[in-house]
Amino acid sequence: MRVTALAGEVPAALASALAARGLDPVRAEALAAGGAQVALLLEPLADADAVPLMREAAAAGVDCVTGDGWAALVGTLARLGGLARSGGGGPSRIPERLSAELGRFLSDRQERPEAWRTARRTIPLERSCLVGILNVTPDSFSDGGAHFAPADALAGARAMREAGAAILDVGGESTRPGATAPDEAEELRRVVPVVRAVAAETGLPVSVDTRHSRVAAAALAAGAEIVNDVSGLEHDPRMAAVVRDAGAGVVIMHMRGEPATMDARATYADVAAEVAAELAERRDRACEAGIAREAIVLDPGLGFAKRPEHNFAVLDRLASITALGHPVMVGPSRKRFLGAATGAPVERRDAATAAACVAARVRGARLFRVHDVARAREALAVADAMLAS
Ligand code: HH2
Repeated sequence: MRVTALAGEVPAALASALAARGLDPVRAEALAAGGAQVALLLEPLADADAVPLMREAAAAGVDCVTGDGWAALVGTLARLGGLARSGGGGPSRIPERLSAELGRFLSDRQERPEAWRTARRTIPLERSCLVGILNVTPDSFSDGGAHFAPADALAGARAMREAGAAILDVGGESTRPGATAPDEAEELRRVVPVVRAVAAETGLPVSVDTRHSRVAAAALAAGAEIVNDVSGLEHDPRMAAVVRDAGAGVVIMHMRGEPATMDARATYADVAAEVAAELAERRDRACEAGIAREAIVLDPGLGFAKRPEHNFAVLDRLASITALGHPVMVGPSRKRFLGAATGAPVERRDAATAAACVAARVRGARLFRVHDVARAREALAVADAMLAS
């Protein structure tokens, strides 16, 4: 007899091993998916809920550890599903609201969003989706000034389309740490003509990178179909309604505070869990405002209110965010944390950017906001081929 390890973190490894040995492929996949181990944190947890939770978890075959105001559960998806179904009040059961929340989490986690709905189309996401950065700013940290003149912006857009960009992200405000914001009239003047020309000339979906609802509304009217808001719809109270009314796609990104002050807010006890929880709250507010679930992409906001070690931890634990059931975008391009790892200055960080994109792809990201589209695309083609296997 020979013992062979199956790649435990890849459910496809078990499914294909079983199918290769004659098990019905559908059954093999269901078995593999149900057998995947999942670890969950429940907090805050009321003291009164801890005892029934531990008892029911033990009965369901789920490991449970509790502490002051929290519980961690570790088990297969199938067993966690059984635990979620054990709610309903009786003396030995877990409280209804706990089982409902656990059930909602498990069903979101099952979502495998393969597409993104925007105001004008549905963008497929089975493969990596490259988002080319077009900063129409004089002061962006790596490409400031390069596309400031509208003709340069259009030439840059065409080149990125040739290189394989599937979306172009036009921004008129640098959000680098400590940047000062342009006034709204200036942002409108920078962004709107470029959005109009790029949307018309390239035919690609255009997103507008702005925190301001008036800029978003004007860009959407000029042909943009996605709003990329680095404040996660927090900065401008009218933003959610603008997105909803246009039926636009939206990127809800994680940040704390404002670009000018965010570095001081980079304090976390458990960065991946905190970023995921804060994103989930913003996602819930967006849905309550009437934005469709299929329109929402989540982004951990690499470099925003995060020190280098926070960015690496978030990348490694991206599963905390993909589990929320939305496509995930990352924007590592040329950022400081890559310089911290490689020692490379900002103008030589495109290889590190491609490596970070591949790491994020393996951890479940689908959209990659980059300056050097060709290089990231080549690296991601390898990751896509591996994941498609
Ligand atoms: N990063 C920047 C700007 N917008 N949007 C999303 N969704 N994700 C990001 O990580 C992200 C973003 C900052 O990078 P950049 O546009 O290159 O620089 P600047 O803000 O200086 O224009």
